[in-house]
Formats: sequence, C-alpha cells, structure tokens
Amino acid sequence: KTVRIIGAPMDLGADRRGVDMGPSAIRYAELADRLSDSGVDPVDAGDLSIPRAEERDPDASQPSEGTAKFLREVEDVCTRLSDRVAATLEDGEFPLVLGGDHSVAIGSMHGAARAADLGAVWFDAHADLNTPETSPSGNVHGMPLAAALGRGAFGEMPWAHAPRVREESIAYVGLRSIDDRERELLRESEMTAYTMADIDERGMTAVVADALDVATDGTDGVHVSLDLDWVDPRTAPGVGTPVRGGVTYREAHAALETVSERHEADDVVRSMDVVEVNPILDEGNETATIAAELTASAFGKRIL
Ligand code: DIR
Ligand code: MN
Ligand code: MN
Repeated sequence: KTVRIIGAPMDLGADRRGVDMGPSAIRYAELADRLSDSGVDPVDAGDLSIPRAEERDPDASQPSEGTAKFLREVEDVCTRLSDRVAATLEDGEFPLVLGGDHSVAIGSMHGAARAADLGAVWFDAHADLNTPETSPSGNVHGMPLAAALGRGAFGEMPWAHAPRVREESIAYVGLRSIDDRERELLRESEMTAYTMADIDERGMTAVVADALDVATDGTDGVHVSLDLDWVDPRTAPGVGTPVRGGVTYREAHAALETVSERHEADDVVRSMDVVEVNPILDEGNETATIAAELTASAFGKRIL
C-alpha cells in the first residue's frame, strides 16, 4: 500500500507560532523510513504552500456572527488540501496529512468524505467543536469538527462542511479540556466521547476498539485525526495548547496499534492527519519523533 505524505504547514488556525514547522520536524524524525519498516510504501508529495500570517489580516473576512481568524486563508488552504486528499484516494493511495495546526483536518475530512460515508476517531485533549459563534479564542484549530459537520456559521461554507460525515459516526478518545459552550454542544450531539476517565477505568485498547466500532458502523471508512496534545505534555511537550493528565507513551502506542490491527482485519482506515507538532516549543524534536513513531504504529509497526 502506498502512503502519500502531504505536508500542510499551516499556522493560521492557532495562536502559538511555529506549528508550521511540524511537517519538517516529523520528516526529520524519519517518518518515511519508519513507514517503510511498517511495511507500507511512503511517497512524499511535498508541502502545500501556505501564506505567512505577517502578510495577511486575520480579520479580513469574517462570518456575520462570531470570530474565525484568517478564515479566508483557511478556506483557501483547506480547499486545496481537500482536492489533494480526494485525488490521492482516487489514485488508490492513502492520504497522510502532516500539520500544521488542527484546522487542516477540515480539508482532510472534506476530501476523504467526497466519495465515501466517513466516520472519524479523534485523538485529542480537546473537542474541536467550537463554531465562530462559540469560540473563546477565534482560533480555527478549535473548530475542525464543527466545520466538517457544518455547524453554526460553517453551515453556509461548502468548502468546510464535509459532504458525507454524520455526527453519530464520530468518536473522541482522550478528551480532557472542553470549553463551557462546547460542553453543551457535545452533550446535545450524537457524537461519542471517551474521556481520560474512560481510559483510566477501562484501559486504552478497549476504549479504542469501541471508538472504532462507532466510526465504522454504517460508514465506508474512518478518518483518524491525531492531535499530539492528546499525549501527556511531559512526554510530548512540543504543542501549542498542552493539557496535563494526558495519555502515556505506552497508551498512545497501544491505541494506534489497535487502529492498525482493525485496519489489517477490515481495511477501515481511509485517511489520517498528524497535527499540532510545534518544534519551537519542543525539547530536542521529541514530539515530532513521537508523532512519527505513533504514525508507524498506526500503519502496522510491531515489536515482534
Ligand atoms: C480551545 C483550544 N478549545 C479553542 N482548542 C484546541 O481555542 O477553541 N484544540 N487546542 O486542539
Ligand atoms: Mn485538536
Ligand atoms: Mn488539542
């Protein structure tokens, strides 16, 4: 199986600068070699070009209600990324998107959901369910799931609203930081949310198995979105919005191995993004290395 690596060095969706260097840092951490060792064929398609924040106005184009910084630029980048992801799938290859901040997942999901009913497993400390109306930060990296579901102002943005994603096919794993208004949205929704408490009680592999059941039920494939702030910041410090109490190194590997085991059995995973690695905040490229290692686990790397 050919895995097409698509770099999306986007930093317009988050406040902390430096996340645009994520794709370079993950490549430097030998992602391609690790994927080859996992038994897949990596092909690097390079990076999308992304405007610099300094040359743009974050408020240039805003929804009639609420705030979504650099919305025009996010639309441009995600539209191009969606095309790249869709073309990769048409060519029979697997799209692996390297962020960049999590706003790139809007493009990944949109592209992957053009020709398939798409579920998603969301490995993240955060719910990423804010809309421009509810967001306390105005940062689009806190909104990608709301965008894909066409919630709030995203309902009028066909570039964001993924064509074939239903909320009952989305499962979170590892939540521990949810904004007040996001919590209301989540409670009212039909999404499945496994928090850190569920992992404590039931163990990672059981939780991920259930999340995969949710995301595969009635869909044609699953998008796996891996936000590195999901991992505990003592292990993965190079992220813009660290939240203590995250998953351990071993739990993280167990989770992605569970994904790959299901994929080997049923060919369920359709697309993946690996996001929020910020080399400026990292300690010795440790977070990028963990990102590369976890991606290798997702594609079948095993100890024996
Ligand atoms: C926060 C942070 N909920 C926001 N979100 C992050 O800005 O909407 N998501 N960091 O990964
Ligand atoms: Mn996120
Ligand atoms: Mn996060």
